[in-house]
Amino acid sequence: MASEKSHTDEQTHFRTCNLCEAMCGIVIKHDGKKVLSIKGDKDDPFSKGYICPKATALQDLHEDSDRLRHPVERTANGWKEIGWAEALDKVAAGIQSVQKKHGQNAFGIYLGNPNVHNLGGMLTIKHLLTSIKTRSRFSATSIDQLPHHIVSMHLFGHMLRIPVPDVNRTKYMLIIGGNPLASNGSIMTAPNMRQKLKDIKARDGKVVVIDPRRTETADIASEHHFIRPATDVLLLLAMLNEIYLQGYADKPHAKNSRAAALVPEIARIADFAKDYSAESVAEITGIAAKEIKRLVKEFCEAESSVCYGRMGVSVQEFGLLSQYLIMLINIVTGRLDEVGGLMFPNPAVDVVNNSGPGYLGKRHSRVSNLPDFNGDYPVVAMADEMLVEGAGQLKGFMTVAGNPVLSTPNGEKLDTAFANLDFMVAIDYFVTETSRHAHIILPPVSPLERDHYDVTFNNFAVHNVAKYSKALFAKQRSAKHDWQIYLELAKRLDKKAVLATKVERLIIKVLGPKFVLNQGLKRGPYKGLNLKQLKKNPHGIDLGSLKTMLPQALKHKDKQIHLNVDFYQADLERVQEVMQDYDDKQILLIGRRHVRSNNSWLHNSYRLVKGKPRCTLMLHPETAKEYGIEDGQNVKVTSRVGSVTIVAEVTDELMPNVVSIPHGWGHGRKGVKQKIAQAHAGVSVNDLTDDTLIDQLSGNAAVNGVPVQLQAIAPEATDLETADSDVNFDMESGSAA
Ligand SMILES: Nc1nc2c(c(=O)[nH]1)N[C@H]1C(S)=C(S)[C@@H](COP(=O)(O)OP(=O)(O)OC[C@H]3O[C@@H](n4cnc5c(=O)[nH]c(N)nc54)[C@H](O)[C@@H]3O)O[C@H]1N2
Ligand SMILES: Nc1nc2c(c(=O)[nH]1)N[C@H]1C(S)=C(S)[C@@H](COP(=O)(O)OP(=O)(O)OC[C@H]3O[C@@H](n4cnc5c(=O)[nH]c(N)nc54)[C@H](O)[C@@H]3O)O[C@H]1N2
Ligand code: SF4
Ligand SMILES: [Mo]
Repeated sequence: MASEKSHTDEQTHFRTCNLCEAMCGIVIKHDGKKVLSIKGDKDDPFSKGYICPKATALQDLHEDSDRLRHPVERTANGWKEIGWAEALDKVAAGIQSVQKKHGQNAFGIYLGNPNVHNLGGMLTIKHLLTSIKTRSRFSATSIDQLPHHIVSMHLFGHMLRIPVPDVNRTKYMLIIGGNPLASNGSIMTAPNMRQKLKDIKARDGKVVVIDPRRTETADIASEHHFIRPATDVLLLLAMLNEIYLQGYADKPHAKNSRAAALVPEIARIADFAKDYSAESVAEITGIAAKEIKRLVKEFCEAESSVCYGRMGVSVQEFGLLSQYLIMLINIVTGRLDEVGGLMFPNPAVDVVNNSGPGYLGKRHSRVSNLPDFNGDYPVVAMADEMLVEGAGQLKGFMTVAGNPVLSTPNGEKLDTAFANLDFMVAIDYFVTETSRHAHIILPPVSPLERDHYDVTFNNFAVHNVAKYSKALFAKQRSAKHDWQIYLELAKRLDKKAVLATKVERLIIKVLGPKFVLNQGLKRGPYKGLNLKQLKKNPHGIDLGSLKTMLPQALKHKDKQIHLNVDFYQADLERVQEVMQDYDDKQILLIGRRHVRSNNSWLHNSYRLVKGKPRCTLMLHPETAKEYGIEDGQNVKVTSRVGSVTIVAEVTDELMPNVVSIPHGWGHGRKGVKQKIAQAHAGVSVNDLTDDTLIDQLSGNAAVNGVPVQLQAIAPEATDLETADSDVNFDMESGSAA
């Protein structure tokens, strides 16, 4: 009887997982109140049944008893639940008080990564920003994809007009500093990259990975080359030079390509890298000259090919120049806007035509004089803006879906800075390393309680699709969506808004963000596509393979590609300077991702953290030997800004003199309220990364290639230091049992 009943109660819900960029279709079995299972949706035309282990964390997050269901206020006696009206009033008053006392820009805001994975958030965040009216804005972009935006803004006329690898059809994929087998792809929305890369090889193609670590992706690639961190710029310069030296830029398919014909400055590229021969960069990069030449030959001779670079090249000292060079390589070899090359997606909601093109350096940060991008200052500038006294000092702050104490450089400094603010508020699910400093935390509903359409990542999808998912569970009446929190604050802060804005806010309040989405779909490039149609197709709609989009994709008025050669050429001087006294013995720190982590969160899901601790220091056996470090031994890692003690994992996955620590750990800080994460705390690599180590051209943080020192900690010292009174310590062997 019982099983029959549960059978009839079982219902099926289809949606898109919003946790990372891959947009996998999932099937959720549930009984109306509880999730029973989460699996891949075989009928999703985009992901075809693929999911990663994180999908099940949607259930864990939904059920997590540490997840806040009500606003909380920090009091002398700990956190106290308060009602929404009181919380919102207090937040508005707190913001206004700071701004009245210290000026409009004395209140700052940081937007974290999950914002762009949130339909309502994406479509309404402007109302929060325009009502706070501060120029002190920061976001995770400047420790991430900022270089992609700047290159696209310069070349194609819009920061979001970013071409992606046509992985489904390419015959040759060169991956530099990306590990899609762990990350599931980035600035390349492409579920099941394992299969996609295998398919490239199966059609007689090739996958080549350039990475200081032999990653999961490198393991299944045709070929992997170690590269010394942050020297990619040299490899790319040499490759560009070789393309010309070997005559490939003059081949008809390259010279007469649709893209090349649109580049007035193309002749200048022939000289751009002339000072960088394969021989001259071989020693520093660690890649032999003959290998560089062969890579170029194979890349150019393949029937189709694409060069793709991600976090490893973006978030280092020459991130912007490197991404520029990657784009140049694709252009001069005739790979841009061609099948199997780098192509422009054509999303159903046209984000490019619904947003500004972006700008760089309209203003500069007060203390570190770093350029803003599209109104955001670099995250590395954030702590100084709070700590350094003077006119314009930040006295109040809001974080929205972000945890910068763990996710941005010199986290300890930011930790101190947040602790000293007059007023802080966080919009977040949890009491995190960051939100624990807030006076009030406003928690939104869980992802399963909201509608979803991926406004952001369809713009980077390797196949055009559209899919709308309704909320699985109705939210509690008293609970609020992120977008409702924004509108409520806007109402309180922006009483003098013009009528049109007030009307717009009222419409969204009543009809919800799905109304805005529907407008976007109707105005989009696919005739007849609207919300009603998407609702009829719960697995999603296939809108076809990527198509050639030039010249209409270009947003410059003259419909040309603007290379801005002078801007980038000037940065070559910096390359010369840094490379002059290059110390190839210096230990350099890089990051890494694991398929069961997601930046600094989801560590409160037991399924995702169980097993062997993952927050380890990876290092090569030779390096370990040199420093007297054994596998499993504690090591003190020190940088200019701080030190952490972490257990060593000796492995030849890494090249010598390079060490790797994953980011997003370090949940042991006092006051965090995430029990499972705290029990699997790890250390924060961003207590080592340096807020002064940046890509000066863009202001992007450089978290890859950070100079560090290593010191083995004697096992005795480790055990004595950490031995609890209840640990049985064996004086003779010097080890704890
Ligand atoms: N050393 C090093 N540092 C890095 C990186 C690296 O590779 N190495 N990677 C960088 C990158 S690429 C990124 S994107 C950043 C990410 O860093 P951040 O953007 O700061 O974000 P997360 O650490 O992911 O923290 C997200 C927070 O948002 C909350 N949250 C999740 N979903 C929602 C939601 O829907 N609404 C609200 N209001 N809150 C939500 C979570 O509880 C969590 O506290 O980290 C960067 N930091
Ligand atoms: N499981 C999981 N998935 C995620 C995330 C997560 O935290 N966990 N985060 C999401 C986010 S916000 C993003 S932005 C994406 C990032 O997506 P990816 O960029 O694919 O992610 P990473 O794994 O950081 O890959 C960067 C690679 O660059 C290498 N690398 C480091 N330094 C250098 C260098 O100097 N040169 C070269 N050539 N390589 C270098 C690293 O070894 C690593 O393999 O992943 C997203 N997906
Ligand atoms: S790959 Fe990304 S989108 Fe797909 S199931 Fe995993 S977390 Fe979700
Ligand atoms: Mo990211």
